[in-house]
Amino acid sequence: MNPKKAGYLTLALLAVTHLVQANPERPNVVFFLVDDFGWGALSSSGSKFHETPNIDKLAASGMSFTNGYAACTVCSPSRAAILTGCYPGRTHLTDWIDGHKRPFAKLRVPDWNMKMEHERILLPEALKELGYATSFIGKWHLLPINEKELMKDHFPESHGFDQNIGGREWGQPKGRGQYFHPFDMPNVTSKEGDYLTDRLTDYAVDFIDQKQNDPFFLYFSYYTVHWPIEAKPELIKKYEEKLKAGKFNHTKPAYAAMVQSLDESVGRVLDKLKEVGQADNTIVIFTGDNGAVGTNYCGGLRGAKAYSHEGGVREPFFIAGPGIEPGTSDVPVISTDFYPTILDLVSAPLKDEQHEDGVSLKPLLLQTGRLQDRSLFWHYPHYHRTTPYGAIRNGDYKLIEFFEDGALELYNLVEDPAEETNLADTMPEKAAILLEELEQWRTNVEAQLPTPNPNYDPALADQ
Ligand SMILES: [Ca+2]
Repeated sequence: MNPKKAGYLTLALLAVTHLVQANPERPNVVFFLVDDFGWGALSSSGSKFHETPNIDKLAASGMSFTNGYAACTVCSPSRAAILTGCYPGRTHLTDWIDGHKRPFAKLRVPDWNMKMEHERILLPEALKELGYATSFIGKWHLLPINEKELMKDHFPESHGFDQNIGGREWGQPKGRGQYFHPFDMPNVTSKEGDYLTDRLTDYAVDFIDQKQNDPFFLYFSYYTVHWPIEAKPELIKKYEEKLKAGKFNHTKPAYAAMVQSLDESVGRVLDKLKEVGQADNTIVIFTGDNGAVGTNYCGGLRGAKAYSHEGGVREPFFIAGPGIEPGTSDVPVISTDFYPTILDLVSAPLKDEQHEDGVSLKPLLLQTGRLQDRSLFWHYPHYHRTTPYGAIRNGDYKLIEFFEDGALELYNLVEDPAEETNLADTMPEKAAILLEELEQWRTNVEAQLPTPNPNYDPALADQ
């Protein structure tokens, strides 16, 4: 071979090598996050009335965690926990933005954080570093609305997303009627009659179309099924007719219609992955940010959104993708685990100093091992439908501590999933061990506690 030709060959080989190094084979990631979605709202999780064939199929195609949890009983902290891999107790982003005011309650809530700090590398930023195209679609609810000048630095584009479709300060569409055009959301165009879930789905499938040759991260954070309960008239009619024809455990046609639109959206995204040949090269995750409003959507659990019991935090929690065989796992897992799990599944090094509270679920997903024993923690020093509380789950047991009076509730969640029998008095040693671990954890993460309220007025406490 002449020297010149050999030189070209070397250069070509170098170029190919460089190309492979710069664009390693990375599976795509699609993350479906549903708002206020109860554990029992899917056909596959017990609803006789709702119809969710696409989500059920997705659940059956991967690993379904039957003890999957949201990190908080309300929106913003759970969302931040997914993106940071840190507990709300650690980031001090402990309530929905901008929370309830209870000036005369027994306890004064701590001065909590209403934004994710830029010092933290978030999940989308970590994926961007790996060459992923990143898209945020839907509800954000992570803007510090009480610090107006800071708001512009905390939209999705400032936290690692290439695009923001629809994310703003709102925790829900603006008001009644706003699941329909006009939406008044960033980068969302619409026309008369457009339905929000469908319109956001248009952007999701467009993103997949555009980025099908790149590794991509689609974070589809639905506004649905948060209030206002509004659905397409033809679907409401369908469920009104269905309701006439039989007896069901759920009985709200408009809610069922919202759930069907959600399911159709998931189906359209999954169909698009198939169409562009990426279905077998995509990790798909489905979960919710907190329990449903109303215990009847929480699958027989106690409580619901904004309460301290299981209905507030137990969520659908499915992960499907390359190498993940269909199955179920009863290992307790939580929102903070998504970040390290995703990095691990795309063969990237973990960032332990970032996702400080999550662990990779890859050994469970690939059925190659188990997790180290650990406890899960919740910290909600705020008033909502509950009074301020902290909680710990270890193995079969969960302890809840209410901060107003130090009351303890201990449950065996395997024998008593509906939390009907408080064991705190009959198993005081177990309660004491868990309480000590909970207190130690709060010290370790520097969680903020409420303090006695000098303006406490029992007559006005609920205002
Ligand atoms: Ca929510």
